[in-house]
Amino acid sequence: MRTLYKACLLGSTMMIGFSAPALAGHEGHAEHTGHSQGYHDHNAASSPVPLAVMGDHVHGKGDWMVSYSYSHMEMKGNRQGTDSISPQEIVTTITNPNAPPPTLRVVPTKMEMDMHMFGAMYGVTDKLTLMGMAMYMKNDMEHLTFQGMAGTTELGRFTTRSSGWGDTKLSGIYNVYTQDNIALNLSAGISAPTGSTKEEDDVLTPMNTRPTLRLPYAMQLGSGTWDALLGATYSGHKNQWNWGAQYKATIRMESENDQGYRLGNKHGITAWGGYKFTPSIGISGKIDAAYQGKIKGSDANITAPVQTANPDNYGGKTVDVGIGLHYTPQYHAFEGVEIAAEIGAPVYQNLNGVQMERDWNFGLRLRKSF
Ligand SMILES: [Cu+2]
Repeated sequence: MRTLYKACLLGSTMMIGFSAPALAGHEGHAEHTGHSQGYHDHNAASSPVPLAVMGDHVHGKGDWMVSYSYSHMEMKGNRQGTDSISPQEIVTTITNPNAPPPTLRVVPTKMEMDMHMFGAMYGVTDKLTLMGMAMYMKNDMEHLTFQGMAGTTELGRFTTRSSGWGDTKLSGIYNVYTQDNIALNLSAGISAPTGSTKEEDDVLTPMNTRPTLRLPYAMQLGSGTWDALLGATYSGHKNQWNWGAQYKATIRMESENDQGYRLGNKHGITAWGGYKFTPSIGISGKIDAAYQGKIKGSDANITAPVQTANPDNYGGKTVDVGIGLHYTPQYHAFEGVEIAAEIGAPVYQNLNGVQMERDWNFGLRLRKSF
């Protein structure tokens, strides 16, 4: 919670820092960004929309948008379904499917995930926009190892790490309906398996050895399968307000990847509202509901007596909330630029089997349309 407070403080300090010169400066360029081409152009892109909402808008023919987003997520502690479970309970009650030993011996205690996303959008026509995205990821997972085949004697702690490029996404967004201040956009795309599924690192075993092993599914960088990306977004705006709802799905198009498994399909719905206090400063609030299935199949190289090595301990239902601060500078030199910062936290988590629980997340997004 202390870190959450710090992130929040950092976010607001940054926004205030950025906004001060804008308030003092000339705001005369506000009307300049609202091109006469209609809602689908810069207007849509300058409304305060949460970071997780992607592919919600189209651009006018020949228009570009480039973006960089950073996101940080922390997970701490474990839960079984909706209830917290301690490391000691895990190693005495949860069976190890890769026996022996009969119960789990290693428990993840904390995970940090950092993601850098680079995106580009291009308006092929006024109705159709193409969107491409590449991401660089870094994962850290801390563990507690218990000694021997049974019992609750702690042997030691270790951290595994993985980093590299993740899967690469390409989508088309089509504006099926626009009237006055509302729009309905559909998107369809593919995710190419450019992320590694063979990341390894050193681990501390219950027998006090330190072999290098294939890391569990959660630490791998890509799905390993070609995936279909589908989405539908309804959005509207009136005066200083904007709102919307988006459905997004990731459907695995192959029954298994080269390692013998496939990740669960994902379905999510986000609803949001935004408000602009001035042409340059806005806020957004959102609620996300997400469902992901279990992993089907398994990687024969992932066998450690840890919950993350069991494909059944993946997926579940989660509900998250988040608030964002959005800054669109009103200087001519920064036309089409938006800077946004967001913090979020889960309000409901019902996880399959035993899993680490999400704690909070922070995101930053820089984008420019031209
Ligand atoms: Cu865009």
